[in-house]
Amino acid sequence: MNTKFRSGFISIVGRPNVGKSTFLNAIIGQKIAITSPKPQTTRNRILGIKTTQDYQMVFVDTPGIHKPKHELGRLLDQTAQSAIEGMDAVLFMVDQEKGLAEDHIIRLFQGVSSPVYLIINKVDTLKSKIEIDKIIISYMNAYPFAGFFPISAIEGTNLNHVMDELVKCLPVGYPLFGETEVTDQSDFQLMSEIIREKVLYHTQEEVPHAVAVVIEHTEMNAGVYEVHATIVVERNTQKQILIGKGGDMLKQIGTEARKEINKILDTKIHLILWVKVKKDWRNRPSDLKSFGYDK
Ligand code: GDP
Ligand code: K
Ligand code: MG
Repeated sequence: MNTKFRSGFISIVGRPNVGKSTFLNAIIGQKIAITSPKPQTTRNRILGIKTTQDYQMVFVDTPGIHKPKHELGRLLDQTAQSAIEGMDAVLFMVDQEKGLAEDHIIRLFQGVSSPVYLIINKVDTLKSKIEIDKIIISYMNAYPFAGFFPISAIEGTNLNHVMDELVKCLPVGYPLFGETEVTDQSDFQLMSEIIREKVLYHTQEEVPHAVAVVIEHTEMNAGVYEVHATIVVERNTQKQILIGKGGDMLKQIGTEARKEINKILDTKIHLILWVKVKKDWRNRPSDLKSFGYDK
């Protein structure tokens, strides 16, 4: 092994929907974190691991920082906050469309000793260069960021510059994960997340937030890998929406999820979906725990 091999941790924090998970997938080169136009898409801390000849960079993707209304929301904020401490570098991502610096978020970085970089995402939808300069200046005035990078996570613009800078932040050290590992999530977690992503794309308003997905069990049945999963919602009306007319909605979600799971896990599966109502699960610690949210 290269004696100058470097390894370390980089966290990605910022408001919901700025593109943190999209950025992570682009860097890793495959989908490990689900994304959607809806806030609270990312609920757990997810590790994304990038290994080359010279370094291993472990990214920590976090739920967005927001004002919590639920016990689940409070948990998400805690997860984001804990991802700022003890990192080799922190990426603070903002959406250029949203404009100027927000003091209450930048306050989170006071007293943080690791370098914090300002990442201005979605420059593919940029209106004018003057506007982005204004945004950068307002953020740089609000906090002594170690540097800034305008990027497009979707188009891959400038990601190489971000990576070149981050490598310099890593200390010399051994890899912590195997060279083929790209995430710390189990196959069960990946499967349930993909199903939840499809639900997010097909539902509106309160439904996306009320959903949890549990993989109940898997079995080999006549040579086919069967996956039994439950989509949990909080109300009967939500259950009806998810099932849809004649079961159409659930069928659509199941088909999309199955195709993507086949691709990502490189295994053909047969997906069996159920919908179950569990009143107020987002406020019940025991439910949060059994649905995988217990950081
Ligand atoms: P997160 O909540 O910060 O993890 O954000 P996501 O990665 O889930 O992305 C939120 C939305 O922004 C999704 O609809 C993405 O497709 C979109 N998005 C992410 N990056 C970009 C980008 O560089 N350009 C544009 N136009 N949209 C983006
Ligand atoms: K999102
Ligand atoms: Mg996310």
